[in-house]
Amino acid sequence: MNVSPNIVSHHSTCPHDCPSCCALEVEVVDGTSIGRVRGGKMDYTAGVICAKVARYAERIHHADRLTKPLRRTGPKGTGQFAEIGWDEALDRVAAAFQEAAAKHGSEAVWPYFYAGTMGLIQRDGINRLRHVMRYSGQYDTICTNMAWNGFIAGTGKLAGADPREMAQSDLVIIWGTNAVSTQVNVMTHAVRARKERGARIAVIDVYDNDTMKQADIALCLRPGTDGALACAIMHVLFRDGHADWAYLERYTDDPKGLEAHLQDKTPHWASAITGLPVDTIEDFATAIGTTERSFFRLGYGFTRSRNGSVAMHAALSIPAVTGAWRREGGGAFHNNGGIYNLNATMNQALDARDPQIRLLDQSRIGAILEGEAADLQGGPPVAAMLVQNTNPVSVAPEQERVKRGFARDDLFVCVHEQFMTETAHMADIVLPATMFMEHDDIYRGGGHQNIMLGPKLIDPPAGCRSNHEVICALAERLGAGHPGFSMSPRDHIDWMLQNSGWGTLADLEETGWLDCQPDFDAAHYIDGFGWPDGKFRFKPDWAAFSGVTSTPMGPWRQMPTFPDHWDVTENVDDTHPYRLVTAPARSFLNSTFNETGGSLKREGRPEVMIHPNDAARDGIADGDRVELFNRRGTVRLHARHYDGIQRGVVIAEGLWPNDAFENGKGINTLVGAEPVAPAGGAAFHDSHVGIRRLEPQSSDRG
Ligand SMILES: Nc1nc2c(c(=O)[nH]1)N[C@H]1C(S)=C(S)[C@@H](COP(=O)(O)OP(=O)(O)OC[C@H]3O[C@@H](n4cnc5c(=O)[nH]c(N)nc54)[C@H](O)[C@@H]3O)O[C@H]1N2
Ligand SMILES: Nc1nc2c(c(=O)[nH]1)N[C@H]1C(S)=C(S)[C@@H](COP(=O)(O)OP(=O)(O)OC[C@H]3O[C@@H](n4cnc5c(=O)[nH]c(N)nc54)[C@H](O)[C@@H]3O)O[C@H]1N2
Ligand code: SF4
Ligand SMILES: [Mo]
Repeated sequence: MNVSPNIVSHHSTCPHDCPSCCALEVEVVDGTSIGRVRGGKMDYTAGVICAKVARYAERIHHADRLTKPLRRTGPKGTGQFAEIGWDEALDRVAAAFQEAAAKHGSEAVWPYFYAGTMGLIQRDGINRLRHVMRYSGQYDTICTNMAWNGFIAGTGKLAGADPREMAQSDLVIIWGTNAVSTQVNVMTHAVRARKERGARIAVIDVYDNDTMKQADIALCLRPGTDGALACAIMHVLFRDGHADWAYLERYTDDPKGLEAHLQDKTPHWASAITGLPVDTIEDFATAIGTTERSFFRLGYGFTRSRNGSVAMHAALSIPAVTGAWRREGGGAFHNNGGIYNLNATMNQALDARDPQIRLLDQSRIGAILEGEAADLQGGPPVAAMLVQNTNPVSVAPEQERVKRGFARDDLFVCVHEQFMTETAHMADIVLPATMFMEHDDIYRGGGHQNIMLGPKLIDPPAGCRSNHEVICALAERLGAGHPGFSMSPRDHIDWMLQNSGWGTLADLEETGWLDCQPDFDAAHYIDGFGWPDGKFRFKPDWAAFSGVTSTPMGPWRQMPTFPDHWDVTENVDDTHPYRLVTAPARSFLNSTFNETGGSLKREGRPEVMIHPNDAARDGIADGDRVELFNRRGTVRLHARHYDGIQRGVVIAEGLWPNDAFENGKGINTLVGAEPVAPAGGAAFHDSHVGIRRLEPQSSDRG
């Protein structure tokens, strides 16, 4: 290997919105550039990272990176901008916020952000400005709501068996997550179990994706029917004597009620709903019932339907029936958000937060910007925004409404970004942002159990500033007073660690990560589940999850008492005979990496996968130019025949740039923004669509 002596490898952490939160080893070539990126030694990462981050030099040193503040000079969305200085840019943003607040009250300003970086300081510091300035709150619903609430509904806590224990399992059930693409390290540990113990890997998904291709047991069901599958599995477990009654009586709320409820939820019943053969369901249930160490690795994908929380809770109920929680390598895991208890008071100025201030639903951004009264909850219109770490004009549902909202002439928007995204394109002021190796931050693993450090390794391109710098500079101009504005990111990290009982920054710098795994009895709920009576709830108190905002969050009053198939999905009809799933692309991460050459090359072009028999019926040849439509809009892309899906289901992978589609209409044009019960969220994989063939275009790539 030809390694020049001035290349030094440094520890870092991947900042992207991915449960793996990988430890990285980054080659730093000189003060401003990087070489290769490899997986770090932290045991969950185990040296393995995804290809898109391994080629990070391609993104961080990309020619299209924003490096100068810009001011809009033409009509909104025409892309006419002129370079301006940082001081002028920040002055203009502060003035616009003051003007909006003077005219309509402080709630007319809506800072909007998400997890483009998962660093707690750079990501969440925007809330410090929000709370001190009494700007509108953001209710985070775009990603985790249905999954987390469904999990907590059962266990009472967002935590589970140590994710490394997958390697100790005899049956790893990967449910509704395309782990090979979206969190590669799940496969590291699952495959270890197969190699070392002869474990089987089961995958439950709606198409034969890269993860299912590695499965020993594959269940390819209809979208939104996981609750039915889970019920039939539990029916068989009770029927065949695989229910652990000693466990059930000690650890669960109403096992007899559940057994009675499942009486008619037979594999035949579930077969008609899921489209899975009866034998497949029977065999899988038997495998679960006869394997003490069965590990349920529950993902997000199967919760992105209108019945998503019910589906998560139903799947989670299975190990409570078998008592698999009692075994090492058994039980369930979704996310470790509940183990860290990091004190965010200083970073987010939680001490300044007024609970009376309205919370606006992140996923309803289209309706909110269009001024829908129910969404504004009696408050003023949104007149000014700062957007960091997210690209709503691409990623949010009801894209046509989002675009109309951002096009409003009476809305001021500042977007702080690394690239000229679809959202930045609609802005009045664009600010250039640093990338993770150019600033300090702290992270916590969703899919593992570590607090991680990501120190500044190189200088940013001249002109780029971090989120923290922008927030503090705006605070100064707006007269926002809080001690957090005069602290550096390193001060914040140190404060957070010390005030959470996790040591100091100096301690974390020594190792690069801190293992926070609770002991076996706590992680497996041997001491009792997270509810006051210590019992797992087969009968969740769904009402307790509703009411976060004053707007209703889906038909939560009709949620089933016990695990069930809750038929509230956007079902097919004569005009819309297909159910569309907008699954992730392996080489993109949400809308990130859809600007890098390596990722674009691997993904090809926007396509929709359709079963060959459906395609034949509708006269659609492989590669044809087609149009997907529903009442929300129309999207044009190319068809690909694929027999690894059930009939009546179509899959479109990836958040492609909107302008990779004809007319600039991205896939979220088709996705609805109705809140999902019980507490809101976006049903990205739950849209009905029709499909029609279009004449080929001369510009068609083959
Ligand atoms: N159709 C469909 N839509 C979906 C989904 C789906 O499955 N299907 N998934 C949904 C989910 S789960 C999520 S979480 C959302 C995510 O949607 P987004 O939050 O928009 O996703 P990202 O692409 O992770 O990040 C957005 C932006 O953050 C910027 N960024 C990264 N780091 C920094 C930084 O340090 N500072 C600043 N200022 N900017 C930074 C990146 O350049 C990027 O443009 O998308 C949702 N949309
Ligand atoms: N490469 C890559 N990695 C990513 C992302 C990305 O866009 N690309 N996004 C990141 C983000 S923000 C998140 S939140 C995570 C999410 O990661 P995951 O937990 O994997 O969730 P999803 O990406 O929504 O979807 C995963 C799978 O769910 C399947 N699915 C859809 N509907 C159903 C259903 O009804 N039942 C079942 N059983 N399966 C269904 C889809 O076909 C897909 O294969 O991944 C992160 N990692
Ligand atoms: S797998 Fe996820 S956390 Fe790991 S390097 Fe890739 S994007 Fe980052
Ligand atoms: Mo997400």
